[in-house]
Amino acid sequence: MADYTFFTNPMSRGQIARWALHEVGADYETELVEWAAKSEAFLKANPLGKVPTLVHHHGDHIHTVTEAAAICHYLAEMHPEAGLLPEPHEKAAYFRRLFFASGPVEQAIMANSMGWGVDDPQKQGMLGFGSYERAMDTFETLMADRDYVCGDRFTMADVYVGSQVDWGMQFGTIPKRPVFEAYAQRLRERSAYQEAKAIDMKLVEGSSQ
Ligand SMILES: N[C@@H](CCC(=O)N[C@@H](CS)C(=O)NCC(=O)O)C(=O)O
Repeated sequence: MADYTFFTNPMSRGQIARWALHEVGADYETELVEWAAKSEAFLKANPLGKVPTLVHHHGDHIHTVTEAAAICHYLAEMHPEAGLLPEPHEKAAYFRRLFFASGPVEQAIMANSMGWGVDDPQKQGMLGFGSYERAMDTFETLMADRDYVCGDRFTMADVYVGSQVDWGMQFGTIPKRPVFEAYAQRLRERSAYQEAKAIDMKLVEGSSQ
């Protein structure tokens, strides 16, 4: 049995986790999830029925991790030899941007896509992302002075933060700005990114035939 069972669908946020699996060179097997026919094993692992869901067969223990950002960081922790964990002096930048991307950015993107939002500044004060515009401007500011989340070195946070940028610009949910475009381009050159994308693209093509 492989070390990890990876529940995914190729046209989903599962692409983020697959990239992370390839960055650390993990031994994993893929369980494809069909939206209309979710297996018992999948729903047992994640009752929310969402992908990515990762099951780690770890010696005598079985650990389940959900949430793409958590899966990325978990894999970096389980594979320290990959060198993708933040050094102590990088932790503030790493966690700030990882959580900013998986919290306010994710919520802002979704709210904007659904046409939700409030103009009243008092009500914006209650929203964790403020407004879509404020969240995007802040995101740009957080990435403007660096090549990667932690500065000049790629870490696991870039898999998640970079996926938000890459995927968001592709689907028009994140504005195309030079800072975001240059960052996404750097990430697309990584071999693990290319390997993982190739697998998902092949699966997407196969399912549409
Ligand atoms: N907060 C989760 C969201 C995961 C999510 O929404 N996944 C979607 C695909 S992108 C899904 O599984 N949808 C299937 C469904 O809800 O039935 C994460 O970041 O991993």
